[in-house]
Amino acid sequence: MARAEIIDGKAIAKELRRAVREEVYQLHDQHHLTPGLAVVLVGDDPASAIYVRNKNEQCEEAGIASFPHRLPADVREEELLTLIHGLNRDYRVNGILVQLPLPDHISTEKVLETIDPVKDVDGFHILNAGRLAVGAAGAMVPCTPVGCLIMIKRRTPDLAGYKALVLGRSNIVGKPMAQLLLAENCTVTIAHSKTDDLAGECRQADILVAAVGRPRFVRGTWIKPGAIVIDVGINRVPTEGGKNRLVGDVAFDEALDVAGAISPVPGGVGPMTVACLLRSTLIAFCRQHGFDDPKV
Ligand code: NAP
Ligand code: LUD
Repeated sequence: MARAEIIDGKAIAKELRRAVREEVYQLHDQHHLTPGLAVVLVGDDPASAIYVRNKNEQCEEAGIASFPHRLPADVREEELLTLIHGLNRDYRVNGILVQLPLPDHISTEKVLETIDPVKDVDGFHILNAGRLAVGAAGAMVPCTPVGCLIMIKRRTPDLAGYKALVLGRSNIVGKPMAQLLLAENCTVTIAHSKTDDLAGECRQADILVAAVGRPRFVRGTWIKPGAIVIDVGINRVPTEGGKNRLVGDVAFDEALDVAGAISPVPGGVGPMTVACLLRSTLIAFCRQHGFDDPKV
């Protein structure tokens, strides 16, 4: 088998950010309005701090105003909810994102349900999850699965009839990913920690999306020759030199010899997630002002 094509998430994300920026500038010329995104970070998890900084910086580069909010790890739930209520009312803020995970004493469910669904650029509010599940118009869709789908469709624009396997069933990645693939007319299987014969299930898949959070979990022998493999996993593993290295949920070197196409980690789904956040902010902005959905 020839070596797999590498799906360059970093490059596709760059194109997407440029397209968002053009649309933002056009809308600004026409209406003299600027989209805004509020990103809330609770606590000082170093990885979350990096992701949030990237989100704010890339917003500004795309002409979107960023409103960063940082709260201490021991903040009362009440105070976070009050902040969200304020952002819901703030007309400059079109998108609200509360970076996860939150400290244990705060109810993630309560926080996500407090965000106004039209400003829910993460698509984690139950109303948006429901809209996605029933195929209703106006759903805000989670950024990571949207990014994965864009990458898959770059390789294969028409997915009808393809067998897709989503490994992982979280509300933020696995379930919405499965919904999107189903909407593209794939035959979708969702696998998880209780799945029997995981390797056998994976081997059937023309499209394999891995979102388990376990380093190099999916082996080369699990992959159907020629399959499209999307690696969502972000795992930090120690190197011999005593530093940390980022690896995905797929044994990339093994997969390269079997898959038809594969997204790398880093440089795959991660940058796409952030680019899709800018896109979602633009969509939310357009909907709030009664403009047509953007063409990006
Ligand atoms: P999560 O909430 O921890 O869910 C993990 C899923 O994997 C669960 O459904 C779990 O099954 C399943 N799983 C765990 N161990 C398994 C095993 N041994 N066999 C089969 N299934 C197993 O994780 P998540 O939030 O979806 O994230 C998954 C990974 O993606 C993480 O590495 C995360 O850092 C990464 N991520 C990346 C991005 C990005 O933008 N690149 C965005 C979000 C997440 P059960 O349900 O049965 O427990
Ligand atoms: N919470 C996310 N928590 C974690 N990787 C991200 C992420 C970019 N509310 C909310 O942004 O969508 C979210 N909404 N998530 N994640 C994970 C998840 C959230 C993860 C990685 C990256 C966003 C990213 O840019 C780079 C890459 O894969 O190339 C590497 C960056 C590095 O750590 O070196």
